[in-house]
Amino acid sequence: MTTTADESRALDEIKIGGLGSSRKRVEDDRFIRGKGNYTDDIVLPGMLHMEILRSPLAHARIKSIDTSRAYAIPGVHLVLTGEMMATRNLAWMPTLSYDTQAVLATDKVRFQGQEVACVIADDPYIAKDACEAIEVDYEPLPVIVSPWQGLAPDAPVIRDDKVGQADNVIYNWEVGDEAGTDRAFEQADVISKLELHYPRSHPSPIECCGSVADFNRATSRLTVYMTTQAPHIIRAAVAMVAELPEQMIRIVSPDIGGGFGNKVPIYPGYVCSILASILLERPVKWIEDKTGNLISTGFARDVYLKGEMALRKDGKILGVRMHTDADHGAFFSDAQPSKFKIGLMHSAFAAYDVPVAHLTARGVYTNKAPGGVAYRCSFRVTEAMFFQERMVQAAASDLGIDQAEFRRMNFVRDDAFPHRTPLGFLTDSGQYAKCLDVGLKAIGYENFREEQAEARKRGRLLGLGISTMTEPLGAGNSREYDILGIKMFDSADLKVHMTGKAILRTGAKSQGQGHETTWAQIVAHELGIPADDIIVEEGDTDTAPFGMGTYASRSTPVAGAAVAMVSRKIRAKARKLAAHLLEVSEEDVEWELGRFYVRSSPQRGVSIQECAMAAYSNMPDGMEPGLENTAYYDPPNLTWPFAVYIVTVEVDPATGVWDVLRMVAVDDCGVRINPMIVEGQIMGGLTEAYAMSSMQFITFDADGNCVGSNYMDYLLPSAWETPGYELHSEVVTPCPHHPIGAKGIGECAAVGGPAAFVNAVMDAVSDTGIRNIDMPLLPDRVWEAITYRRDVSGAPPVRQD
Ligand code: MCN
Ligand code: CUN
Repeated sequence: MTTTADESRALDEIKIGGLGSSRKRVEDDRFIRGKGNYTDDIVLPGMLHMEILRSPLAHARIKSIDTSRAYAIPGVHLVLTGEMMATRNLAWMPTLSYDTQAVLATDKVRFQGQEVACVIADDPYIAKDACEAIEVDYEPLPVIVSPWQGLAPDAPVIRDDKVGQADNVIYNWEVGDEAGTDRAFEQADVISKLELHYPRSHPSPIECCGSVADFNRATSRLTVYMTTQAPHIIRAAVAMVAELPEQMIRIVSPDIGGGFGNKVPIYPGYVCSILASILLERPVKWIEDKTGNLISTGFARDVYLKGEMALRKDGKILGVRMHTDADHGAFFSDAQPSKFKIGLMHSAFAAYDVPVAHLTARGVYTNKAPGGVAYRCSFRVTEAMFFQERMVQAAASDLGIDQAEFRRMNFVRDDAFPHRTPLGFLTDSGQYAKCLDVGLKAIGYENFREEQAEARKRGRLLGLGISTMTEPLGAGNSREYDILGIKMFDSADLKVHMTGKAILRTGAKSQGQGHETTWAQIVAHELGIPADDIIVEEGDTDTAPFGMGTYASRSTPVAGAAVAMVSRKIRAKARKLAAHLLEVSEEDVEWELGRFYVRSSPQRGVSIQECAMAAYSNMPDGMEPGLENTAYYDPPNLTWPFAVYIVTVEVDPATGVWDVLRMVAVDDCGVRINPMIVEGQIMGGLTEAYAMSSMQFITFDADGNCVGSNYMDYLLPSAWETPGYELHSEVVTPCPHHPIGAKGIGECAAVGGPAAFVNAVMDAVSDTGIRNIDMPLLPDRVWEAITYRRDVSGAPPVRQD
């Protein structure tokens, strides 16, 4: 068998674990053997333990807090209250969205589970007991659990702590062309409308949040080990809020047991453990329990969406109007680019050739834990794509046009890039129709439609749902993206040792995505150093170059690009060393994977390892020794992966129970660094999508009690419930501006997946004339919709009497 030059190059690259190699995840060696080093594994001499007392009420005035009984318990070292925090100007902290958030409540509690006091004791059990001994006198206030209640004229003002805040509105924001959209609607043959609620959901990583703060009076250094997805941002925030010199702060993010967005915000527990350590001059550990995590941290979604599409009868989309009311809870603490109040929700309809659109958004305070963090989603893109694909399905059925055909005819065509989306983004590449075709063929679309019609005659309800997604991944560029004024870019630092082995550090931070594996593959691709010879380290602000952290699937688009760029800097220097070793001029030196050679006599060459040794032992005159460099990468644009997800289901009309028959996923994330890791990312995301659409129910009763604060109520699908997935990787549209052509993938399936499941169930019950059932599609909701032929809303308050 003969191989082409390209094939043999690819094979050489696979051998060293380069691009395209499904190299086993190096981090799994320690994870599988239980040898990971998580925050709770950190034990320091003299360490104390902190527990948080949380509010049982959703809205109440604090009349008094009596800590004397807690202090009387042996082993208690300190009880922190809001009043004490206030003396240090730390009762409130800034959020990443220019709002403020209570660290420990002083005046009022504003959601159930809010942090009221902390106890620091010899062990966590004493601390917990002491929390129960704290006496708080609350005066209950009326509770608001939906934007509608919050907007009522007589609604109590939740944020009366804020000067000038006379109501519960946080912002009104808009984007797009209102007048142009109005004109499009005047010309429409058909106007299709849809309203729905995307419920609150929770990232619920297996590891909860926590920190170990260690202030050393002797050196004045503060070291904090903590579960954060963005350690450098935390360092800056601690420096500014706690007014400590930044060089004295070291943030270490050790192994993290899942983040999914939950570990982006700054939580009161982190702040309190830091202050406690400074006050007590001892290490203080805080580890959140599951209920604490589920009721107080990092909620996502909770948006009410209302939209209209202006359509021509032949199926052309003429324009789109969208309005969203976002329930942000008591503190607006979304982590998102500063200038976009509702994140990147305006990425809706980016893949469709929609001439004009207008989006308005209103944010409202309610008596719930801070919401709106992006859970496996580039800042609100999940909501955007869900609504887009639900609207597309409604529009196609209003027009009587086939679901797949309607999408295909409205997609942005492959030759139309770069494409300016109706709400202002610039997309640069994709093969949307091809992905759809691959998916339809895989699911056997035509056959299924026949089968469905046949089954219906016999009273069986089969359904097929399609969803597509494209997501703006990889914030920045720095021109447009910043968080609190800090520009969004990222970094990589590569040190090649004299024996040709290397250490790579980036400003990103893996929570399970496999950076230790994939970054080494990029270096292997660029330098020909085997991936096994490269160690990757992230998360220690003392050693890692500055970076904005990992979220919005930005690591590959930004830090991953920096890894390629720093490798190229190293290669440029190695080329000089090679020329010196080969005694030719640099222009006469050619490069192939791992080796420089003389153009005129290719057999004369030196390996990258020989160049590395020369950098420390035989450099040309005047050359700075060593083979190390750092690259900061500011991407020219976001990356735009695309995906098509197709689900078939069977719904039991007697019970409302539905089962997934098949699920096909076609993901185009450009060049795949590690195909196995990419598939793992997709399967994980699809499983979260399935969970959100079918079973995860976290809501609030009329008193603001969080219903869903444990895994008995808030369900995680196990292997038993999780459907099988059929993944397709044949469509590859390299990103035109990324150094290795990669696009992000980490969130795509969670973003695009939910609409596929919901569309499938809606398709199965389409005979009933129902327009919408809100997620989660619990059997009782589906049953109610079928039986009473009515839409089912899942908006709180939900009574659970
Ligand atoms: N990758 C690849 N080829 C590509 C794109 C990515 O091989 N073309 C690899 C990457 O190198 C990386 C992984 O796939 O190892 C995910 O890459 P990327 O899309 O860049 O996403 P990030 O690394 O920035 O991860 C963040 C993303 C987000 S925002 C959430 S939320 C989420 C997700 O990743 N959280 C996760 N996936 C997760 N997976 C695990 N196990 N745990 C989480 O907390
Ligand atoms: Cu959007 S959740 Mo992820 O960005 O950490």
